[in-house]
Amino acid sequence: MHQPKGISRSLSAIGIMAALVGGACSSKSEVTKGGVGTSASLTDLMKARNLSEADVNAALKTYTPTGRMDEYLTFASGGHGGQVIVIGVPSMRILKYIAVFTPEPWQGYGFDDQTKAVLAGGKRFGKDLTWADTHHPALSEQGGDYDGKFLFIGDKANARIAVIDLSDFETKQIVTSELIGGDHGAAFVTPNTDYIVETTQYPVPFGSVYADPAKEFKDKFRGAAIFWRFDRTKGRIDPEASFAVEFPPYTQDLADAGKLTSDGYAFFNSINTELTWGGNQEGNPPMESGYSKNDMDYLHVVNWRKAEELVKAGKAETINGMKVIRLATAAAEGVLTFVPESKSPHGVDVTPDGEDIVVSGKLDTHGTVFSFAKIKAQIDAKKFETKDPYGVPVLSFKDSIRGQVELGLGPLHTQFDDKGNAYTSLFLETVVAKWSVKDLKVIDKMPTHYNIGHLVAAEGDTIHPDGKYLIAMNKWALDRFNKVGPLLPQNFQLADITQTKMQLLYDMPIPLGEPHYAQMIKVDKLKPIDVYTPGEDPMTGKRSVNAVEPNKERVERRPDGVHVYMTAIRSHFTPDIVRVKQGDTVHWHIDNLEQAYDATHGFAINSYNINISIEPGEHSDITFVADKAGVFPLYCTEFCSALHLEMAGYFLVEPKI
Ligand code: K7E
Ligand code: CUA
Repeated sequence: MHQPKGISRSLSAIGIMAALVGGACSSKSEVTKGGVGTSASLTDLMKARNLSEADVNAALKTYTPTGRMDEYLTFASGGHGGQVIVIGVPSMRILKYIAVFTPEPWQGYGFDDQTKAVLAGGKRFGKDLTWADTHHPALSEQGGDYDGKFLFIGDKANARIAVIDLSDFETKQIVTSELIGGDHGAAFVTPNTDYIVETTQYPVPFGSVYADPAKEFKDKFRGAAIFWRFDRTKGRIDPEASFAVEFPPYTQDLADAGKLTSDGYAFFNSINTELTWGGNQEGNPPMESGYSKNDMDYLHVVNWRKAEELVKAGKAETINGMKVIRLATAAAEGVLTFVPESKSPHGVDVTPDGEDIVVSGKLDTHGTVFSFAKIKAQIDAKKFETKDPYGVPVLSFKDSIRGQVELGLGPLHTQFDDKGNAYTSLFLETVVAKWSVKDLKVIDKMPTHYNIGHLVAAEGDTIHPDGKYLIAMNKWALDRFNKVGPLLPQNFQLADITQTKMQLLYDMPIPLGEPHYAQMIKVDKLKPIDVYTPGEDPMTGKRSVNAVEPNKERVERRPDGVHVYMTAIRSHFTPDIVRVKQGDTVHWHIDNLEQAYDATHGFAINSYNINISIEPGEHSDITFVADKAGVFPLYCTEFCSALHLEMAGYFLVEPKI
């Protein structure tokens, strides 16, 4: 693996070029022909492409020659696409879209029985959902560090959480709770991935039952934090062992889990202590001004270990299939405490040492640094300033903070490096502000293009951030790319953060959906498989009972329908003619017999909307009713071999008489 070490050195572009060209180019190279004239020809190149020394310096830090690999992988939300984008860093090459919440044809996701079942896990009130508003991916952690095993991501619109197994980069599970009507503080993991946290944004009455907010907002509408229990050995969320903590309808926003000293706690912002619910044609102010009336909102501090104990002690109530610690219990038992925070904040981020909690003001120019030790001391001493209307104890703001840092306009989210620095995105000022966590002083600002939302630093949410690289995830692209009509891509901007001053390296358009957040992991932590073991069902990780062995291909008629046992290997399907009768239920079992890396076959049947991807060793099942009589070509959809076009056959449906 190539590890670019050079980025910490500040060499002039020409210096680097001379070093590289002098040391690396063979006599075949055009540029070395001139000998000492080398830099002249590179200078010509720079002139021709109108590149400055700074441009070339940036290029050399990202350019990744053919065959070289990246040092980090970034897992970014695919926004409305409901997918996850895997991006190499520093090259910023897109390596994969992982299908998560929405059907995805290339991966055959949502077409075979296995992945249909995964998607069905995310149905709400029996309804199929074919889009998602993916926001926050979270890598699994052990001891507060990414372990490279799993990835989770939340769907804000539909309150869903997905589990992706990083052994094959495939989505294995989607869960949803009809308790809540959407989420935003999701997904965030506790330091050993015991729980995946999902918090509501817009409150609804539990179960989305009808109530009129004009009369019942305060009494019936509720927020909640769901703590989804993760079973690491099974690689799945266990809904039975999960629980929720009821919140007032304060419109909770982002969340983060405590770590090290603050392990066992989780922190949630809220933006609506005003209890605004809309009604701008019913005599109320527009939502956004209603939301911003009070000077303070509440940082929710949840003692989730305590909550876990209460659930075990039977102090939770089951609502919509979820064990819920009711608000009164949470307040009385010390599970939920409030700390005033500047109004309408957005990001809440726990520092790598777990000692401080950084809350960004959005409408405030400050980042507020809360001290966990100070918060905990007040909770332990039951030193409360007041109670909110729901009986939740409220601490003193002044006694809970370590200080505030004057950041600039519109602070949103914060990441950390290995040198004690924090990086906060400033949406309105459209910069990244680098500041010292210890001194609460801004060190540098880097303009972004434009209107940065989240930002992600290498291993930036762990107890051991790497520094090195940061990606600004910008909402607006404006003049950065060629025009493509009124809908523009988002702009990911890569920066080198090894020096005191941040250096912008590269712009990458993201034309899929609006990604919100991403996490960046060192590649040596990831150990994905190359092929499945023969007959493996990727959802169980085991050999399927329907796995098809070579020479045992067959078509069997049984009481439940026709079972087709088919194999695929370069360059044929066996059997290549399949005959059924109109009205038959067809159970198609298909195995890719290949064990060669990258020897994927596709399988498609015309007109029946059947299209799957079968990776080497993979077993797949498809169930459908052959209701349309006729002749339907079937063929392989991956250009797998020189005789790929010949990898075909017919599905024959004999008409009913
Ligand atoms: Cu877009 Cu994290 Cu959903 Cu901020 S959130 S930008
Ligand atoms: Cu198999 Cu193309």
